This record gives sequence, C-alpha cells and structure tokens, in this order.
Amino acid sequence: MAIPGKKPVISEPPESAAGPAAVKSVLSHLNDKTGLASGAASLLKMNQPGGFDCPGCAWPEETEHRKRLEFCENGAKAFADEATRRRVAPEFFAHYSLSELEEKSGQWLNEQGRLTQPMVKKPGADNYVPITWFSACELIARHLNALDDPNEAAFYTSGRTSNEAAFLWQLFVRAYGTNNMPDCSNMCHESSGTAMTQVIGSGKGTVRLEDFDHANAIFVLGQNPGSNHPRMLAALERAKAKGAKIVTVNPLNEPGSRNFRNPQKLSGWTGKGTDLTDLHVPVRVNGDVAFLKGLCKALLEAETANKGHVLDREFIKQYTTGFEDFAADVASTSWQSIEEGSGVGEAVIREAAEIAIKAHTTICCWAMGLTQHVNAVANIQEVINFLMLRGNLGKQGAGACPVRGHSNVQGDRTMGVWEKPTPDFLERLGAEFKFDPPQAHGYDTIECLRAMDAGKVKVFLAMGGNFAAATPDSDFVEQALRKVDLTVQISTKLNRSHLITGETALILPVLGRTETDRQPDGEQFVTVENSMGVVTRSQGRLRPASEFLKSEVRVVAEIAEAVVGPRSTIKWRFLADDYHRIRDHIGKVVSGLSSFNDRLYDDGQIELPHAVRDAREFATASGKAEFTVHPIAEPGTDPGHYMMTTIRSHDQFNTTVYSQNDRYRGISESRWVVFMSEADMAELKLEAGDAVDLVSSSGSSERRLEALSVVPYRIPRRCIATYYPEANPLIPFDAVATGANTPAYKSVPVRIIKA
Ligand SMILES: Nc1nc2c(c(=O)[nH]1)N[C@H]1C(S)=C(S)[C@@H](COP(=O)(O)OP(=O)(O)OC[C@H]3O[C@@H](n4cnc5c(=O)[nH]c(N)nc54)[C@H](O)[C@@H]3O)O[C@H]1N2
Ligand SMILES: Nc1nc2c(c(=O)[nH]1)N[C@H]1C(S)=C(S)[C@@H](COP(=O)(O)OP(=O)(O)OC[C@H]3O[C@@H](n4cnc5c(=O)[nH]c(N)nc54)[C@H](O)[C@@H]3O)O[C@H]1N2
Ligand SMILES: [Mo]
Repeated sequence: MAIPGKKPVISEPPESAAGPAAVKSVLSHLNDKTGLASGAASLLKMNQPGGFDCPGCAWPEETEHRKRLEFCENGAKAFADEATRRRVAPEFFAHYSLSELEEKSGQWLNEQGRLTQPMVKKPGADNYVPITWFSACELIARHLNALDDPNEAAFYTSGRTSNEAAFLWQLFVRAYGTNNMPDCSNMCHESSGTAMTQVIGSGKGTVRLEDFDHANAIFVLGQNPGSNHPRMLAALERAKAKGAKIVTVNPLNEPGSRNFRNPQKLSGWTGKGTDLTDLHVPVRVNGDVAFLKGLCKALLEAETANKGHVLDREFIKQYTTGFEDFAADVASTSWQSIEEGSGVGEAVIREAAEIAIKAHTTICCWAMGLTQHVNAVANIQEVINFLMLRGNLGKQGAGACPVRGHSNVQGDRTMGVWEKPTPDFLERLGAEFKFDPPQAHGYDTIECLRAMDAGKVKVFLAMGGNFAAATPDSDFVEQALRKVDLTVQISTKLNRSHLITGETALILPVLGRTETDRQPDGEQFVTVENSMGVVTRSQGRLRPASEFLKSEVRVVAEIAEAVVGPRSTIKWRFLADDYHRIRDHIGKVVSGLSSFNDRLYDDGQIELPHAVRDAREFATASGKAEFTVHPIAEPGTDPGHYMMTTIRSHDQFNTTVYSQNDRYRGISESRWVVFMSEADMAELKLEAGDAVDLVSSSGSSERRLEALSVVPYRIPRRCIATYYPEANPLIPFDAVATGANTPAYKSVPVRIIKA
C-alpha cells in the first residue's frame, strides 16, 4: 500500500514515449538491482530463441522483424526485479514480525528481494520460521485431507505460471476433487472471454501479429500500450509506416500512445519519433458502449447514403445473425443519447467512423479500460458488432485483439486452469489419467472470496500472484483471508499476501522464469502462450536465487504426491523429472497441441488453431456470429458523485510497484494522487496538491481513502483516476461485470471530500 500523506511533484507529461529516456531507465534499474554487466548480458537472451520469455506482458515477440534487443523498458524492469541480488532469508523473518511487516508498503516489501526458503507461520505466532519442504508438503496434505469436502479448498493461479506447471497444477486440483480454481484472469480479461465466446464462439483474439502489417485502421480502446505493452508500439509504428490510421479511445490522452521514439532504431534516438495516434477520442469513463453505438450508427447512416459501399453485406448475410434487430436498435438510438453517454461529440464519432469506412481492414485492440466495468461484456460485444459491420473477422489485417496481461495468462487457461472447465476437456483429462474429474463448476475469484468470508473455504493455495492486494475491497478481502485455516503462497517475491494470512501460513519460494531449472533428467525448459495463441519455449539461464528453491512444477508434484499420492495412479515425481513427459500428456489432452514436443523441436513454436480466424467458423448456439443489442450505460454518477477509474503507472507491474514515479504522466514521488479535470477542480475550489478524501458506498457500507493529492489532468469532467492497487480499498466487492464477474475496477462512483 502507498504511504498516505506524501505530496507528489507534478510536471508536464512528456511529448513522446520510449526513446533515450527509456534506455536510461533500463540501465538504472539493472544497475540498482542486478549489476549492470550481468543484467545486460542476460537481457540479451530475453525473447530470443533458446532464451527465456519476458516475465512481463503477453504481447508476442517478433519473429520476422526480431531485433537483437527484443524487449522493452518495462520488460527489462520485470526482469531486473526477478534477477535482483537482494534476498529475504529466514533472518529477515526473525527480525520482522508480521505485525511490523503489515505496516510496510508493497514497494518496500518487494524491494527486500527474492524469497529463499520455505517458511511457516504457526497458529498464534507473529513470525514466520523455517520449515523443510517435506514438512511443508505434509502440513498441506494434513489440512487438505482433513476437510469434509474438497470444495472447501481453493487454488488460485496468477498468469506467470508456465504451461507445464499449470497443467500439473490443474491435474492435481482435479485429482484432489474440486474445480475451485480462481485465477487472475477472473479480474482481467474474463469479460473478453465471456463476451466473445457468446457471440463468436471463441474467447481468444482473432488476429496474428502479422495482421498489423496489413491493417488499414487500428482502434486501441481502453488500453495504455506505452506503459503496459510497449513492444506493441513497434507493431503500431510499422502499421503506421504502411499507411494505417490509429484511433485511441481513452478518457486519458496517454503519452505512450501519442508519439513513439523507437529505441531500437537510430531515428528513435535522434529524431522526432512517430506520431502514432491520428484521432484520440476522449470518452468519459464507461462511455464506451455509447461511443461504439455512435460509431455503428455513423456506419449505418453512411450505408444508407451510399448503398452497398459501407457494410459488408455478404459477410453479414453468410456468417451472422441478429443484424436486423441490431440495426433497428442503433437507428432508434438518438445522437443526443450517444453524446451524453459517451461524453464525445457527434463530429468526433463521425471522424472515427470515416477512418473505419476508408479502411478495408480494421483491428480493434483493447484491455482493462473495457473489461473492468459492470457492463464490460456489453462493451466487448459492441466492439464485435462494429467489426462485423465491415466483415472484419477472419480476414487478413483485421480482427478482434484483446491484449492479454500476464505473460502466460492465456496459456494457463489453455492448460485447464479454469473454474468452469468444458465437459469435453474433463473427459479427455479423465481418460488420459484414468480418473473421474469433478464436474461441478468451482469458484471464480469473487465467489472464492465470498465463500472464504462465509467460512466455506478453509484452505487456500496460491500459485503466484498477490491475491490480497489485487482483489477489490481490500478490507473485506483481508477479513475473509484471516478466516481461513491454512493459506499457502507459492511465490518468488514478498508481498502483502504473505502477511494477511490464515491461522497457519506457508511461503513456498520458487524459481523464476529467468533461472536455470535443473531436474534429475537434466535441464528443463517450459512453454508459454502469448496473446495471439502462439506457444513458444522459455529457458532460464541465471543461477537460482537460492539453493533451496524448487521449480513450480516440482513443488506441484511434491504437494500432489503428499496429498493424493496414495489415492492416485499418477506418477507425480516421475513427470516432474522431465517436463517432456508432461508435454506428452498435454498433447493428448489439449486440442491443438498434439505431438507437442516434436513440433516444438521442429518448428520452434506452435500456433494454436482458431476457427474464427482461420475459417470463419463460429461455435455459437446458432453456428453464426451474433449481433447483440445493449443499452447505453447509465452515467452512474448521481449529483455529487464522480466516476473513478483505476490505472497502472509506468513504474509498476500490477501490485509490484517499482517507484512512486509515473514518468509518462508527469508525476513523481507519490502515487497517492487523484487525477482530476481543472474545471471540476475549480468547481470544488481545489488547487493542485490539495488533499481530498474519496468515499465510495455500496448498500449501507462506506469505504474511504484519506488525504490523496489532487493532480490537474486532461480527463473528462466528472471522471477521476487513481492508481491500482492503492485505490483497491474503495472498490465495492459486489460491483462486477454482469455475466463474467470481473470486478468493476474501472467505474467506481465516489464522493470527493476536501480534507
Ligand atoms: N509494465 C507493465 N506492464 C503490464 C502490467 C503492468 O502493471 N505493468 N500489467 C499487465 C496486466 S496483468 C494487464 S491486464 C495489462 C493491463 O494493461 P492496460 O489495460 O493498458 O492497463 P490499465 O492501466 O489498467 O488501463 C488501461 C487504460 O484504460 C483507460 N481507461 C480507464 N477507464 C476507461 C474507460 O472507461 N474506457 C476506456 N475506453 N478507457 C478507460 C485508462 O486511462 C488506461 O489508459 O498490462 C500488462 N502489462
Ligand atoms: N484496482 C484495480 N485492481 C486490479 C486491476 C486494475 O486494473 N485495477 N487489474 C487486475 C488484473 S488485470 C490482474 S491480472 C490482477 C493481478 O493479480 P495477481 O496476478 O495476483 O498479482 P501480481 O501483482 O501480478 O502478482 C505479483 C506476485 O507474483 C509473484 N510472482 C512473480 N513471478 C512469479 C513466478 O514466476 N512464479 C510464482 N509462483 N510467483 C511469481 C510474486 O510474489 C509477486 O509479488 O490484479 C487485478 N486488480
Ligand atoms: Mo491482467
């Protein structure tokens, strides 16, 4: 958590992204954390054949245009953070009690370095003490095997976990007897998966990286690639060079999306950079349904004026259903309600539509700005409506591109880490390993928290992540976590989830992706799947941070052996001795990965099949892609309320905060801020730097954050922005995306009270 009270230093945001400033930032991170020479040598292996996959985001690496330096500033920071020379050893836990550590910020905790040894906190104790791996696994087994029902346990996964570890993990959880597998995806792109599965029959994106070279228009909605997917800027720059127009739809005009100085090219060091965005559409927070309806309305009106030249009638007729109802609804929606709902004028929406009409091929990219709202599923289905009007699905240079977050979050789902597995997957899993997997759906993240609070989850294991800080409604979550009997964190770095624990708690430290993974049968590599469905290998090369670390795969195997060993015929340790054996099983269970090992060696990478992208086949109820109708979201701000969104800075990876600065937004020394328009500030008689409290309410309960500094910013009126995770205590637990349960982190009505 941030330290309240500290004042930010506010300056003008920079005009361009990346460039020399990014290189300077990389060098200083490496120098502080890993030592410059060894850090730089290892970075050269990142995203290269035979090297390791970047532990940062899920943007695919280039193959055709691969550079010697195939990484970005933020990937380098994620690397340096894992490769740090600092250590959290048993002496650290002897020195600091849990009560003391709870007062420390998340940034401080992370800065203490890598976890080195298994630790246990016993009931009533206020310190962690060392425990052997064997005793830790026995302890887990005792707790799990004492439960009345396997559904009293839950198994969280964060998205850095490799395919091999994820596959073994879900196999263990199902062999134990539950589908309670909440994951970070539940807080992230769940809305995208749900929305797309309903209307196009697949939850994954329909574009390849090469499609960016063939796109005439690219819409980037609710995404900040400059900070969160910086390598995407290179793809946008190339598209731009070939004449593509780029439209960004975002309440903030993010510097990273405006101008890009490619540090991999000489011109990025000396020149002016590339102006990426042709049109910025400053929607109000949660104004996207209204904006997208406006866009479709402009397209339909243009078709009426110029019959046969705007819509792809062939596509609509052959591949879709529901067009008539959709068109009628759009026609009956007034421009006035579109302008009010989106906060954007008709002229700007028509300008965006004009770009789409002139483009033969359009890609829509999006991220959390669309997925984390109560009406998030509607947001994404409106994107699909818009794409379908001009046949932009299953066509080169076009398609839907939900840009995933964690580097293997998509792969973890492909491996079966899902609380709602398909019957088909379970059948193949059961046949391969000769057991009956549980059929009933398990808890997602929100349901898991509710069950914890109700005393129905008694044992909680987390494969990575920072469950306590990433989830909404922090006070509620912490209270729920403390009701659990045993919490287990399988982690690389210290975070809040190690401090907010059940009665008994374990920390199990693991190898990171950058480190050598040696097993009895030799050095191992793992695989990951990027945001575009391409599976590649990743092999760490650094010396492990401690001799006591185990790989995630090995830890899962040892826990599984202790918990279900005698009851199952699966040879857990044998599988972990050589990951090829795990991949052989994956090839038989997961469709699209047959002959997994052979193809990895032959081709280096495997592209998973995608029926929509490859064949315009839609596995929906109707067998067609479906147009859908959605109401414009209510502004949701009663008088006196502002709509708060939560954002990432340029110096964090999710709950891991590297510094209190946000170079791209001109903020330094404090993240305890609220971004606000000057007009709203004037109305409330606030000056830059003034302290305010934010209060959100749901039902009868109120949540409050105190003394945040006001920062004047170009953001639509009655909208404000704060940082994730600092603002998570304000996010009501019960505000979630309809149908997907993704927390509505990006539309929280709050009151502003002058402190
Ligand atoms: N360096 C770095 N890289 C990361 C991460 C990181 O924390 N740091 N996190 C990873 C993960 S897990 C994820 S999911 C992704 C997240 O990547 P992003 O989704 O890009 O991250 P956010 O900062 O949450 O929000 C994105 C944008 O949504 C805009 N926005 C907010 N509300 C609205 C709205 O109502 N409508 C619209 N149209 N826009 C809105 C914000 O202004 C912001 O620019 O990045 C991944 N990559
Ligand atoms: N307000 C608000 N809340 C949000 C969001 C938001 O936009 N706004 N975004 C949401 C999103 S998109 C996401 S994805 C979630 C993120 O939720 P999580 O994935 O749970 O959180 P992270 O901060 O990514 O987890 C960081 C921790 O993972 C561990 N770790 C790192 N690498 C490894 C590894 O290789 N193996 C293992 N076992 N552990 C490792 C380290 O201990 C580190 O401290 O947060 C969500 N919460
Ligand atoms: Mo995410």
